[in-house]
Amino acid sequence: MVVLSKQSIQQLSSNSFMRNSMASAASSSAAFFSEVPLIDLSSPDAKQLIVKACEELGFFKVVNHGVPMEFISTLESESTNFFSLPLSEKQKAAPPSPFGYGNKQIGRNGDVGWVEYILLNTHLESNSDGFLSIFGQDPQKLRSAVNNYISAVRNMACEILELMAEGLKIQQRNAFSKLVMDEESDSVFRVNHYPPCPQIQALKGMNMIGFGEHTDPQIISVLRSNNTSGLQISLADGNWISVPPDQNSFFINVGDSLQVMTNGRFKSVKHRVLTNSLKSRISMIYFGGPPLSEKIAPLPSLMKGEERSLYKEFTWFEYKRSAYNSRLADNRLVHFERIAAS
Ligand code: GA4
Repeated sequence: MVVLSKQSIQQLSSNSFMRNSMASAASSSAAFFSEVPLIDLSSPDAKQLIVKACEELGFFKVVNHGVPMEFISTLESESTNFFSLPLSEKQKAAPPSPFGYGNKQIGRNGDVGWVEYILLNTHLESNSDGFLSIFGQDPQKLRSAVNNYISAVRNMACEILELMAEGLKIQQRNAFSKLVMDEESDSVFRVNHYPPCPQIQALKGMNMIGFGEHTDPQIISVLRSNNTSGLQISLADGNWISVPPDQNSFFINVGDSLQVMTNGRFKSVKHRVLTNSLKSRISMIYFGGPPLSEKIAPLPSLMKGEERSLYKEFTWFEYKRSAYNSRLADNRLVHFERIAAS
């Protein structure tokens, strides 16, 4: 369990925040989902099971992932150290424009959450030194912890994307993975800290929104959290399901771009995080995105017979620009859908 100082919890407590997010307080009565599809990456039937999970839910859990536990725990403890710093220290890396430290404000269009976070470009050298140097007395330590973690998680994402391609019987095994492995790939890394939200005990049965509902714009997201609950995913029928935490596994989300590349066959999963009243939650998420100039369109080999693309043509740059101008809960793909028979 991550324990943070009372001070760091207070840094998030403000009356204006409480007013804003009371409106979005959500019922915490969602049942725990015992059936998150579980994929053993070393199993021969992994590819079929991954395809099924992506079609039905857009979400699954991965074990035997090959990411060294040491990389995970080092980065978690470095992150915990960072979030325990006084707010004035952390603010030296703020605002996240687009990369840096953020507190409560998410994106630039008025969304708020009971969360503080670090957003990084996965090309670490392009994050400003000013930003990195605030991580303790030894910035190299954090730099190498982040580098080790990202490169191991990127390799796992690549393996999963190749299993998806195989499972879909796409000849080019690297059809998806080459986009996140490209030197120009526009991938992002995020560490979120959700402090316990004790005020909520008064609300009996309601939980504050840590990170509001949204889909991820990229191709694939790889999430790992400590053992604190909070993550929920939305089912096709609109019901929210709580995902039991598992610090030894990774959770994979299909992103909007992968939904488009599969012409809607894979579902970009809507998800959110509710706060916990007792424990801190730390999550680390790698968002694998394509190069900015990449055209995002259904792969021709996936189109059967007369099947047409459900989407207008766009590049990742165009989609990202539109996404970053949207509110968190907006349906971002709707602007890129082709109207039937047009
Ligand atoms: C959701 C996925 C990633 O966390 C993120 C988020 C980004 C941000 O926090 O700045 C966005 C959000 C995310 C989608 C819509 C826009 C942009 C906040 C927001 C309101 C880093 C990303 O790439 O898109």
